Amino acid sequence: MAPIVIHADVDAFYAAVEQRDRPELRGRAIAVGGHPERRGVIMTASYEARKFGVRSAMPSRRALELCPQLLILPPRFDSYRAVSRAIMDVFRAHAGIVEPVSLDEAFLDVTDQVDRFQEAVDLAGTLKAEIRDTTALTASLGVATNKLVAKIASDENKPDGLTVVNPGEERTFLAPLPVRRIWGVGPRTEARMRELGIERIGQLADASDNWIVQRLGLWGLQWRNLARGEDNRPVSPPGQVQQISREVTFDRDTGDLSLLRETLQDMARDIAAALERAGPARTVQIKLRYADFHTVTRQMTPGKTVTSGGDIFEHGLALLERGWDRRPLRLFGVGVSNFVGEAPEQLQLF
Ligand code: TTP
Ligand code: MG
Repeated sequence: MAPIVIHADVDAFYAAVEQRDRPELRGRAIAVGGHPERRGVIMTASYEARKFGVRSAMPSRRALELCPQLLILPPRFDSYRAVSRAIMDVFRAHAGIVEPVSLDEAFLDVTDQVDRFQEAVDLAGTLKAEIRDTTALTASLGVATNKLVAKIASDENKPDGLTVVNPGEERTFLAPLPVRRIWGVGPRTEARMRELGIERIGQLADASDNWIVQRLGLWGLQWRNLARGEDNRPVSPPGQVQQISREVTFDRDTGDLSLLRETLQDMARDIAAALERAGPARTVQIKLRYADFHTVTRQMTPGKTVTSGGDIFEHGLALLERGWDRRPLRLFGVGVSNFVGEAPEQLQLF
C-alpha cells in the first residue's frame, strides 16, 4: 500500500492558547507579539484580527494601524510548550511515526495503523476530536499519500479543517494552486516562474525535463516533480536523523549577506573535518532564526553526495538564498545528515 501521511497544524496557535485561557478574549481581535513602541513584531493573530489584515512577522505598529482595537499580548512560551507536548502525545498514541516540525505542527505516518485509506481519514477525525478534548484547541489536518500534499491539504481549509486528497488525485488537487504553495518556492522563484508564464502548479507539472532544467536548473526539476505530486521524503522521527551541525547566534541580529557567507564558510569547514570520520552525507540543511525567535529549517539532497567543505558551502548558500526572507537573523546554522555509510555514532543534533 502507498504510504499514508497526515499533516496537522494548530490554528492561530499562540493566539488560540491566549483565548482559551482568557475567555473574555474569545471572539476578539488579538495578537501575540512584541510591543509596538519597542519595534516589536506580531508572532500570530487570532482569526478575528486576520480579517483586518494582521499577519505574522508584521511590525506591531503596522498591525495597530490596520486594526486599532487590536490587543497585543506578550508570549507565554511555557504554556505553548506544555500544549505542544500534549498534542504530540495525542499523535504518538495513534501514529506509527511522528515528526514534529514546530511546536504546533507535525507529520504523521499512519501507513501501518490502517488497512485502507478511508481508515486514515477516520483516524484524522479522531485526532481532531482528541486534540479538542485534551487542549480545547482546533487544528487543521491534511490526509494524503505524501508529505508535500498532506501539508498543502492541511492549509486548504483553515481553521478547523480536514482536507483529504485520495490516492491518485494528488496532481488534480495541486493543479489550480499557485506555485508559491510548493515547498521551497519563495518570492524570487515565484517571480522568475511568472516571467516564464508559470503561475499555477498544474503549469509547472506540465513542463518537460529539458525545458525546466534549461530555465530553472536542477532545482526546477525538483519543483516540477513536486508539482506532479511526487514527494518521497519519509516521515522521520527526531533523533533518528543524525546530523553534524554548527550554528552561531549573532551578537546583533544581522541581515548582512557577506557576514552570513563568511560564517557559512567557517561552519562548513568545521563540519567537513567531522565528515572525515562520519563519511559522505546526502543531505545539507540550514537553520535560520529571526529576531522574533521564529525558526525555519531548509534542506536539500543534491544528486551527488556531500564530502567537502566546498560542497557544504555551495549547497548551504543556495538554501540561504532560497529560504531567507532577508529579515535580520539572530541565529544561522548549517548541517549535514543522511549519511551514506553505517549509522554514525550519536552526533550533535540541532
Ligand atoms: P503557524 O502555524 O505558522 O501559525 P498559526 O498557528 O498562528 O496560525 P495558522 O496555522 O492557523 O495559520 O505558526 C505557529 C506559531 O509559531 C504561531 O502561533 C506563532 C509562531 N510564529 C512566530 O512566532 N513568527 C512567525 O513569523 C510565524 C509564522 C509563527
Ligand atoms: Mg498553526
